[in-house]
Amino acid sequence: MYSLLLLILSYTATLNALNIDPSSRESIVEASGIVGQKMFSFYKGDEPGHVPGLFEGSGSHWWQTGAMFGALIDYRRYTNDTRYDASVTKGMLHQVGGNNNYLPANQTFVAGNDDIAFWAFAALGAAESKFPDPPAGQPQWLALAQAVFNDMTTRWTNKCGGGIPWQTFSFNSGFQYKNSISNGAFFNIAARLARYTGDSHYAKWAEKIFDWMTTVGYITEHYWVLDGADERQNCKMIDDRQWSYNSAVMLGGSAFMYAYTNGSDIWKQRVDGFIDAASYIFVENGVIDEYTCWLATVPCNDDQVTFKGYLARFMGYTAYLVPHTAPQIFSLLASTAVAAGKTCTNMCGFDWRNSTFDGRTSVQVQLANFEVIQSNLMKFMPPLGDGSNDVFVTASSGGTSKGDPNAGASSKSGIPSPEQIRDNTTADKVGAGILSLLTVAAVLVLNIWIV
Ligand SMILES: *[C@@H]1O[C@H](CO)[C@@H](O)[C@H](O)[C@H]1NC(C)=O
Ligand SMILES: *[C@@H]1O[C@H](CO)[C@@H](O)[C@H](O)[C@H]1NC(C)=O
Ligand SMILES: *[C@@H]1O[C@H](CO)[C@@H](O)[C@H](O)[C@H]1NC(C)=O
Ligand SMILES: CC(=O)N[C@H]1CO[C@H](CO)[C@@H](O)[C@@H]1O
Repeated sequence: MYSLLLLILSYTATLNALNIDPSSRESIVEASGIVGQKMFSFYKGDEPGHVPGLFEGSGSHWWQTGAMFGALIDYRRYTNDTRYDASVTKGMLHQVGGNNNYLPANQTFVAGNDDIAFWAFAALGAAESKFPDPPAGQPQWLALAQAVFNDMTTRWTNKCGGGIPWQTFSFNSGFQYKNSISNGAFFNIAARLARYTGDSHYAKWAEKIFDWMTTVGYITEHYWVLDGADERQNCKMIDDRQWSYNSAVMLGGSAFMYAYTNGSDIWKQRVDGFIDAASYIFVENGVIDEYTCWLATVPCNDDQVTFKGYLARFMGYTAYLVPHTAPQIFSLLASTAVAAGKTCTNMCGFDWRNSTFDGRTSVQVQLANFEVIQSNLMKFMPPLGDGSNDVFVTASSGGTSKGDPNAGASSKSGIPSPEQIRDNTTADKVGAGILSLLTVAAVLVLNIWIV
């Protein structure tokens, strides 16, 4: 009898949607806990014989684990729940690479600037939220983000008047594509380093990247963020599709610049511009939606289904750092979380426009759901101005992460050139492995060009 009851209970628990009450912190914490657990159940990096910091299986890419760790660091920031601390630290440190700059040799053929940036976002989140510092002698969160930043500055070229390429290495396809996610993420990292350290060097880079993206036409006068262009046509033929993560990183970076400048008019205007544009483009009936997914003839891939999660993440950050935006943002995040919750059965779905599960069960889809649900927790955090209680501390308000302004491969001598890395990596591997990696890279490029 008892076990029958249990059976019925678990049956209903798997079939019922998650009914989220966005006005209740308890309800959101509970839903975040459930969906976070579903997401994390895909991760094998803690188990013997598996690599820390990697997802496995088709559709999984290196950057997505960096994105997940960023989300788990936010989960701790919002709840103080420490259950993922050890896994996050282990995975984050395993993937730093030989130069402590998130360019591990295994990922030589896939690590674009955008991919690396998602690991830097996680490292920045750790520094800003006082996530436990790694033991002395290990790479530190702030220094890791500075390493990524420094390396990116060395990838800036004059083609198209500026900007960094999508790829880090010239032998990878996509090296001639200068895109908004790579440059926008670079901008976001620069803005956050400016606010955390107070060093105007980072702020000057943030301004420079922003100005270039505007001049080249990737950011339009209406604050739409277009995907990017090929430098061989001098960045004139812009792929004008819009993806929510491009708006997300621009919005988030602008919010940090607003905070860094103590609320300047120009950054207020930009924050407002990106929110209004994103609310127009990526929202349907009050629910965040990756509309570009419905324009294509093939379903969005496992990268693209995560994008709207980062829009929610950076909207949550913005509502905190730029308080006048809070009512508009929290209202949107609330209605979206309610809609997302309705798609959850055993797993949560991707299409939040309908209150039904659409059958997409990947870890990436769970990540998007986790981000949008937990971003609602920001509204319960103590307000900005609480010093060491701030959601985003700085070096002068309680941050403890140790930095290294000279971190990264770029400033060290004896660091192999990209070509040497390629040759070494090639020598280490059998041809078949390389071929499959190149195929992955080619497929990625195809996905970008032909959705
Ligand atoms: C987390 O713990 C810190 C330190 O005890 C406390 O100041 C903060 O208010 C807590 N945050 C949440 C969201 O419970
Ligand atoms: C690189 O790949 C090897 C072989 O699979 C693995 O043992 C190692 O942990 C990987 N390193 C990273 C940083 O992923
Ligand atoms: C912001 O205000 C603080 C405190 O008054 C000041 O120290 C800092 O220089 C200001 N920052 C900027 C970029 O103006
Ligand atoms: C499966 C399903 O019902 N999909 C619908 C979800 O909602 C959108 C618009 O709101 C429809 O276009 C889909 O057909």
